[in-house]
Amino acid sequence: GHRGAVLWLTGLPASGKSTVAVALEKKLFDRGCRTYILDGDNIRHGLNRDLGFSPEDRTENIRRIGEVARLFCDCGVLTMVAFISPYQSDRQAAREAAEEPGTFIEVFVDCPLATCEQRDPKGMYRRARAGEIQGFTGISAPYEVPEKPEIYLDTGINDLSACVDTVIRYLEMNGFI
Ligand code: GGZ
Repeated sequence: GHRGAVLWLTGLPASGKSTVAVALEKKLFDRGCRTYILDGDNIRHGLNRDLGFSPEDRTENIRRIGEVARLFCDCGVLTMVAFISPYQSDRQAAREAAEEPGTFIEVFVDCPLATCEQRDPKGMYRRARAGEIQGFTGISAPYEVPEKPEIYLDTGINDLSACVDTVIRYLEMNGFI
């Protein structure tokens, strides 16, 4: 069996949040864990489709996601959250919303901006540099680096399986799985 948790992945666009979440989910599924991924596809296109990327909308985006993640966590699901979540205060609020102490696990998915920009899987950085997207995180909008994340991953240096193993080890060591 396993306990519920919120694995809160935060990082720049194209830092690898979703990639880590999907690979992690596969590994947890293979071990019989119940998991769920909250990401742009199922949240920004549904519950939060009224929100854009202004600072206020990002804060509201993260607030709602924090509440949803807490519900999943309360059902005993290992819940992975993959959003930029650029503001420290918003992540702190999500941590407090999670309520049960220790169940909120902040995972800083770090990667140099230059590497994220090279990856640019959807051409978003290129469009931001060209001035076609205003207020793009890392280019023309801030990303506040986590000060004390529970888990630190560097996807610029480490490959995917090493990053996933780091998270798995944390979950094992802390009795989640
Ligand atoms: C950042 C933006 C922006 C702006 C659209 N800034 O590669 P993507 O395209 O699919 O991933 C990015 C996604 C980020 O949404 P989040 O909900 O994670 O952001 S936040 O936590 O800050 O609310 C990107 C796309 O949305 N996108 N405009 N201006 N990312």
